[in-house]
Amino acid sequence: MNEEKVLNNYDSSSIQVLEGLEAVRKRPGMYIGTTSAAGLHHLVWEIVDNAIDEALAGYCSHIEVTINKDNSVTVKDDGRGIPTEIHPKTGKSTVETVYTVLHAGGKFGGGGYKVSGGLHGVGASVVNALSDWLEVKVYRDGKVYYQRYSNGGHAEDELKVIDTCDKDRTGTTVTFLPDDGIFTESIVFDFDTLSKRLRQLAFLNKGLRITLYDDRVADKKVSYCYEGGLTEYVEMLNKTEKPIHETIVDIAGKEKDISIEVSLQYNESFNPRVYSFVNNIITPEGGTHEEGVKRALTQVINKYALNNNLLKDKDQSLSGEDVQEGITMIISCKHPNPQFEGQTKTKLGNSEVRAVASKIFSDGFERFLLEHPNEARVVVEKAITAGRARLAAKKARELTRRQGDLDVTKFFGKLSDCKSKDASISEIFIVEGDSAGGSAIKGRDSMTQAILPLRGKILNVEKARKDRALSNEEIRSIITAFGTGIDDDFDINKLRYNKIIIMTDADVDGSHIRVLLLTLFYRFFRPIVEAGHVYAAQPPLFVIKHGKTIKYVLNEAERDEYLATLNPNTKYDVMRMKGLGEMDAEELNETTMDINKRVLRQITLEDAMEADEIFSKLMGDEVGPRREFIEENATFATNLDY
Ligand code: 0R9
Repeated sequence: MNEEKVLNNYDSSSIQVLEGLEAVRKRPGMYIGTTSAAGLHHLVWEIVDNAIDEALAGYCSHIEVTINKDNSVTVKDDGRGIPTEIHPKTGKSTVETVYTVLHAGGKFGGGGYKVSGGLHGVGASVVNALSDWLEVKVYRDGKVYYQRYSNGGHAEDELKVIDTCDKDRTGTTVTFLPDDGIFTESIVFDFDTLSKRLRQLAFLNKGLRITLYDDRVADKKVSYCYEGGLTEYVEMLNKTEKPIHETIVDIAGKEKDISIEVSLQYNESFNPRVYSFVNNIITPEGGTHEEGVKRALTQVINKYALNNNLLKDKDQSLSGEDVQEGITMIISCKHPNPQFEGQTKTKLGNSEVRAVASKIFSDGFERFLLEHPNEARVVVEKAITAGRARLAAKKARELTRRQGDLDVTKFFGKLSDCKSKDASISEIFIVEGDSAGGSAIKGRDSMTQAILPLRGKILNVEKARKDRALSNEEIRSIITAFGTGIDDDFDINKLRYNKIIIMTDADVDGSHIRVLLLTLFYRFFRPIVEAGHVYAAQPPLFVIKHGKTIKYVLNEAERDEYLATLNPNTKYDVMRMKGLGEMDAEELNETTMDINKRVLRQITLEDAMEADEIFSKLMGDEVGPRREFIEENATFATNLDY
């Protein structure tokens, strides 16, 4: 088949019939990842992605999403409308083919139609298969076409013309109700989840308007359209920071069908925030697009600094870390055939992208620095200061290492280590306060469980440069206990514990300490978080006693669920649990530490971006956003449990 033809002109024969929809219903997880809330929302993304593709092709300017009263969802675009003619291979209309044949849509036939697409990117037929019913309307050639599917995606009738419309009116409208027999949690859509991702899609697709309505609530709607695209995204992210220059760097280019867009602005903070995307999907593990841009950033700043005598000689070269201090940067790559790799398949692997991204960014950034000498000066000066701090941090780190070796007695006075030296069965509890620490030491299994009590709050690494962080005693204890080292010395194979468990109270202070620790882990030990070693202990909130039975429950919902299972005549007592520090060793073991009874929540980087936003909102310099966040999140403690 002629590839060009497929790229430029939809060719019905590129649709391949691979499997039946029955396979999707049998093993939904294989197609949408999970049947929990994330999978439910994934259905919307699949349909929205198709509309975004039409926008990327240049035909659609407004996408509307509506959560209907019956919890069905409608997605509407004003593109060309899905083609309606009979498809030569299936003998059905193209619309029906798209909705009933798995992997239809061109992408899996080796064609190049689809550019956007979720991680699973399997399209409209999967949504149909997992819906109670689905209706599609196509406005094309002055006609309104309609078809409805039900009972696992079967067409009730063929595609029919049900009305006429204005010749200029074109587009596709899809409405579906998820099948409640498939989705395990609930089929209720969450407005905020949809709204957040739609806003992100609007940022990533300059000029595209995306509107979300919630018909379950009167007049509830949000509408996003960013003429500035990524520049406005950076501006929004930097609202919680103090930018050090006004003009936001904005670079875009296209080569070999690969398009690269980058926006960036530096702020006063010390931490980099770099978010990269491929075909509108976030790539938390980075990849070749990110590597190319970062490499060019380092080269261009070094070259500029040398040429302008800001750096005296090459020996003082600025590192990647130096030039990224305080940067907020969004990288968006659009690629017709992306290959993903890495642990969570979110790392771009295409090697040709590195050079393309590097070249496009280099050219654009060099020009920016030449045309904006004031901006160039503050940016380079910040990187030079960061370089000096890096050398100071190195000295502090060497000190930590020496102390780790020499001052063992002092350090191990704090850490009650476990007897086992086998990391695969060992765990460390980082405990809030000395008194909870004391109970934990008595209540633990000393063979496998180590306890590190924290006195007071640890330093906020979001606000401090590394050299200061490394002179903080609590942080030093943590680094020494983990055994991995940090920065260039970091080696995950030296991690002394398989599980790192944060044990704090379920109150505001507890969640503050948890966020401080997560910030530290996020900044200093990211691979440990990525590898799934970090957990939060979940002490129960209530204890229910009836007869001789004692039942601990985590929250109100579990309490109510349990009480509903009791015989109505049963007499019971419900008590709110005390804080960790007030529990005795036995209680603490029973409720929070015993591996057979406790509940742990694994901390992941799945939503690194949101976590990072929370970190800087709560930890950054600006008081406004922090107050706003706390006010918006009355259930503060639970909101930080991602
Ligand atoms: C509401 C959600 N929108 C969609 O699902 C949607 C799919 C789609 C589309 C085309 C246009 N708009 C769309 N909206 C389209 C049209 C044409 C060529 N390619 C794509 C054309 O008019 O020539 N399609 C997505 C897949 C297909 N169409 C196809 F496989 F049927 F071609």
